[in-house]
Amino acid sequence: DLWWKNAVIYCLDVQTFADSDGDGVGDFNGLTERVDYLAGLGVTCVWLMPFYCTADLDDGYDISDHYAIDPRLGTFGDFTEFMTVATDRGLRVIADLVVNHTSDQHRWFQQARQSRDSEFRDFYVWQDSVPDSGPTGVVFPGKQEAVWTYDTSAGQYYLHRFYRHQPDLNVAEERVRDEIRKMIGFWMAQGLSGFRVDAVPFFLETAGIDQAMELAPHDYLRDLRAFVDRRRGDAALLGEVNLPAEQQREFFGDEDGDELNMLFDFLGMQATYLALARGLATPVADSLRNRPDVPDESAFASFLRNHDELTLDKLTDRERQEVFDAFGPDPDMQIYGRGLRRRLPPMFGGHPHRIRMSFSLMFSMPGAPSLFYGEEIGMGENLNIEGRLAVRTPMQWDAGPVAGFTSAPADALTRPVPEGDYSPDRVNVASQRMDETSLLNWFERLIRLRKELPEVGWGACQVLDVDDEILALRFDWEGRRLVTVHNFSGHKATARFAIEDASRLDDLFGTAKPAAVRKQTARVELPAYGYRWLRLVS
Ligand code: TEU
Repeated sequence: DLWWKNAVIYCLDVQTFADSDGDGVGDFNGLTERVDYLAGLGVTCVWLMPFYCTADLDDGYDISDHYAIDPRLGTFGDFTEFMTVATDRGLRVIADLVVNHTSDQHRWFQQARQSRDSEFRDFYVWQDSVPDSGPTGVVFPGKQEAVWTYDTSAGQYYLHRFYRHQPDLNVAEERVRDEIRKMIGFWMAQGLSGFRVDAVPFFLETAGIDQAMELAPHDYLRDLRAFVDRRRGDAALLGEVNLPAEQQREFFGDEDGDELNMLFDFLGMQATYLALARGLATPVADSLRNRPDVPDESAFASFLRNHDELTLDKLTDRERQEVFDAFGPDPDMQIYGRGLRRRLPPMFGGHPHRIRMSFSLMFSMPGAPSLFYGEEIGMGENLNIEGRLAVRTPMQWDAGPVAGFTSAPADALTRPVPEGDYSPDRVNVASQRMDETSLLNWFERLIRLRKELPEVGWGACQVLDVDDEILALRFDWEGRRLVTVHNFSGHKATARFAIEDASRLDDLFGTAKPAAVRKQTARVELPAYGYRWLRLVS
């Protein structure tokens, strides 16, 4: 019942997935019509990006009403229809929980800024002058000037770790914590299986807040998790925690894992790009060895891309430059001095083996894989779109000029589809359905395989000793024994590694003959960017 240990997560934004009413904006009815596509692909959990009422200056991450659905996306009834169909098809649904801040249009902030006597004043973080202690460093360099902004009608500065239109909530205020609990309870009552918790370290941070917090921030996270478990025993919290390895562990909680059920593996993701840029597996092997121990019932979520920039903030400057040089040399592809606003296939020049190897690798990382919509067909970005939004273009369903996303004309789209090699006529679901060798059909098989191999989520994972170009992982769980092998280099390579308890290795994801084990050594031949999933046979 610990479904998140082996979930296949699929992140999408209702706004860009499918438009049913021809206004150029995706909606819940459009999504509902595509639930069978998702179920057929085999994903097990849909992560919905924010669909709440919003001022829409940060693509929905600036919520103005947590209890209402953005009217462009549909009604509450439409949402419930979607939940009903998704549940019927066996899909779990989680949604973004954005509680570090609200939109400045939220009625709490609007009232708070009117007067110091407002009952909502303490919902936010105010100071008469910018304090010396307190958070420093903006999240969006170049787009955000400060973390404190003076509000003339409030007559004070308010804290905002993100854009100035996203005032931070005051986590030290008990009424704020109560409101957050209520929101969680409300959305779980609508059928959600949990949340992707936005910006967790920022949300828990108390620097800059004068008000004393009666409980430690991690006790608060523990309290939230206990609340979630009380309301719905099978719900999970998947946190966005992009921190160094030594700080990650704390967010899982105590030995039994009583805080976040899952953490995104930001470090493994960054190491993967460095490894791919170098053609050497060592950064990934090192990152796996440095991973904190995960409590039995918790898990990492692996990913290669998400809706934000591909952040490389945890690499050294030289390492980051290596990745920039390899995958995003044009300054227009880079953002905030730390990341790339690209999708994976164009970064790899569309190289089909490299693309498949990367996703095979991601699916073989200990933990649960998380996909970003369109990855299953190899969508590219549109750099003509501003900032991070370049990767958030409409889902490409068919070869038409609007990608089958809408019945509206192309100029009604809020975000234009990519042109050139990644335009809908080159990359779309309809044509890949017809082609047995397509990426889409390959993904279906990869997902089926991954679901049949729970040892990847549950098992003990060992990094085997092989040449630097190759990553070989062994998983052991309840008598099941699996080895995955990935070649990071653009030439043939042979993986030789010790196997003492098998006579051969059977290929589970391909047509290769079984690999022989002789003198307790396995020998696996790999083409350039080759990958193998191998079952140990005695
Ligand atoms: O992102 C928060 C966040 O911490 C990242 O932007 C981080 O700064 C980046 O990965 C570099 O480490 C979340 C959402 O994912 C993003 O879309 C929102 O804009 C942001 O919160 C504000 O809600």
